[in-house]
Amino acid sequence: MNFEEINSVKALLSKPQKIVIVPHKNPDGDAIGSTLGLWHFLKNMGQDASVIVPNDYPRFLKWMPGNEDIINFERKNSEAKERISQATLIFTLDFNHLGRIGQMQSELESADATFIMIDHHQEPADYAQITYSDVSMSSTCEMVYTFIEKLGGVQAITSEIANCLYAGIMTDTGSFKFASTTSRTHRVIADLIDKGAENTKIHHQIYDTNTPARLHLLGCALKNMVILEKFRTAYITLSQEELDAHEYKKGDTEGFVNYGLTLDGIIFAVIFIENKEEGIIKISFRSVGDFSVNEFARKHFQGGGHDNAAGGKSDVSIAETTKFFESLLPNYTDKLWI
Ligand SMILES: [Mn+2]
Repeated sequence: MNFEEINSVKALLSKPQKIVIVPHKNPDGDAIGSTLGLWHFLKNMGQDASVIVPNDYPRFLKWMPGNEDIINFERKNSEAKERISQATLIFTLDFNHLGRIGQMQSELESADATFIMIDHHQEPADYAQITYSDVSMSSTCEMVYTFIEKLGGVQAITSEIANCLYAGIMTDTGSFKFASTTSRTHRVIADLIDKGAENTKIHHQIYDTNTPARLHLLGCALKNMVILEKFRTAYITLSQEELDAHEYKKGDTEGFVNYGLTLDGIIFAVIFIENKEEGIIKISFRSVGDFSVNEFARKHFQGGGHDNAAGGKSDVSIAETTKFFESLLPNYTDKLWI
């Protein structure tokens, strides 16, 4: 964000606005943390603001302060539509293409508001009047901190804001271990703790509130893991039947894909999850090092994301999808071969 853009944001926020803040569909910790963190900040400034999510999100994110005020577009459709149509300012957080918000896409496209994008994914679209895009950032939450800092508002970061932003940075960095974690990330985290982020409590609420059914589902996923040592690749499949048998709830498979990378020598991990309702296989890709899963997902699986973490989908069965996936690997021997 340059000086001019900061000044235009300051000018916008110096007047009363009707603000809507939107994260991507199937919001994760960074999406919920960043939208709620920004929401508290704007509300404390006296702005009329609301967070509208395209659909539901996992139980382990629902402790965040402000959660009760989030409007779910699927559940409170008319209220959400009204707020979007009346909005003068719309923030889109943790995504950069309006195709990432599902049913809400057409509402936002027809909205008569100024758009501000804050996001750290690659290849941003150009729908926003102000685009704050930085792919070097660990998380959108780190960007919201920086955004607030640029507005001269760091002193206005309350413990509510600190808790929300901490949660998003923690989840998007895999608890501060991914390559995107910088010394700057740790400085931001340190300041958030100083401002009241309850780090131990946040870790517990996100990572240590499993149900027995979820642990059994993890067991099933790990049993299904296929290890292709030759390609330094490991993948997991979960069918709809297996999900149903373990009382699957949204968010239950969060983090499963990363187990492949805990194997010595494995640098590419994938999970294929069947979704009968949507008629697709949802795919998550993770890598360590130079192998870009963003490129891989974009090229072969209608997706994208970051160099080391991306998503995609497939419209054929799990068996056909994994067969196709395995057939691609020999094309990447320069990156994957031992
Ligand atoms: Mn993110």
